[in-house]
Amino acid sequence: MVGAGISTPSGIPDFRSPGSGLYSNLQQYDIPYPEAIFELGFFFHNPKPFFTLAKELYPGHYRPNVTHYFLRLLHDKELLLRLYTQNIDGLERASGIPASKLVEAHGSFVSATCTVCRRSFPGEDIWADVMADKVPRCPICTGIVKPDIVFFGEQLPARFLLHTADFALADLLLILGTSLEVEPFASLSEEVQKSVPRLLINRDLVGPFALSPRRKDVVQLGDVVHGVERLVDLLGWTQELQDLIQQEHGKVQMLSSGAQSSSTSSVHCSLCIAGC
Ligand code: CNA
Repeated sequence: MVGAGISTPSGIPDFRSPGSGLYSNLQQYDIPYPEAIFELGFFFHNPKPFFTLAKELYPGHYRPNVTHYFLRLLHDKELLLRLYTQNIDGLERASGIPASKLVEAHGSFVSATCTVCRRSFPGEDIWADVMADKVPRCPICTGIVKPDIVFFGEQLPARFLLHTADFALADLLLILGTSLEVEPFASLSEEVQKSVPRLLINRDLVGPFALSPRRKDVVQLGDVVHGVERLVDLLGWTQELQDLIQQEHGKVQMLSSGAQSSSTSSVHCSLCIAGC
């Protein structure tokens, strides 16, 4: 289970970290209160703030970091049963984890739906409008086309129901970079059997780890990249992870050197985080 905290090392602010989180820095979005950005009522009144955030988070702007590649390595080793993410930044896919292994519980930008006639569109169809600060409109009925991000009160994607089978099968639950404050996602952490160890790697002690810890719970507090690197070291996978990151970087470099745009200036390095 992962949340916004695994993507802060890629340069994407989370919601709740004091000072750096989106909730502390919402002046640029011109919204009355933080949650408004994901409320349908406010969206129909003024969709621009959401699309300003969407433009920022659209795939391609940011790059996966060590944490995403660690999860990819778990997949490569056939140890990843499923990755449940609350993130909408698409960095799990960007790290090479196949969609079949993902439950993007709060949606993604991969697809979009007309809010009036409910036609579905591939996310890339509205990309140009979003990048040009235009509210995308349905070519058929002119309704606003909204990326398939789950707003407050909206149903979670049908794939979320996979949790009813997955959590009973798990023999280890990793919980990385989340405040465990958003339901129903947060309660998934209670669905593994009592005998199953749960490992939290996060800056703060959150959810059941603070309120009702279990005997087999393990907590590594602090920066998620540091915590993951420590775990990877204990597993003896450090070289393998570095090789994977180098290999994926090579692919991105080949793509960006072939591309005509100058967008590489906003690419973030997953090795040094800043841009080595
Ligand atoms: P949150 O409520 O903002 O909590 C983030 C948690 O991660 C907090 O406990 C932080 O202390 C912790 N954290 C942040 N950075 C680090 C770090 N470097 N190392 C260790 N811990 C860190 O975010 P949640 O995901 O729990 O909340 C769910 C919301 C946030 C979902 O609806 C998301 O859609 C939404 N969100 C997603 C993104 C994204 O896609 N990257 C960004 C911002 C918000």
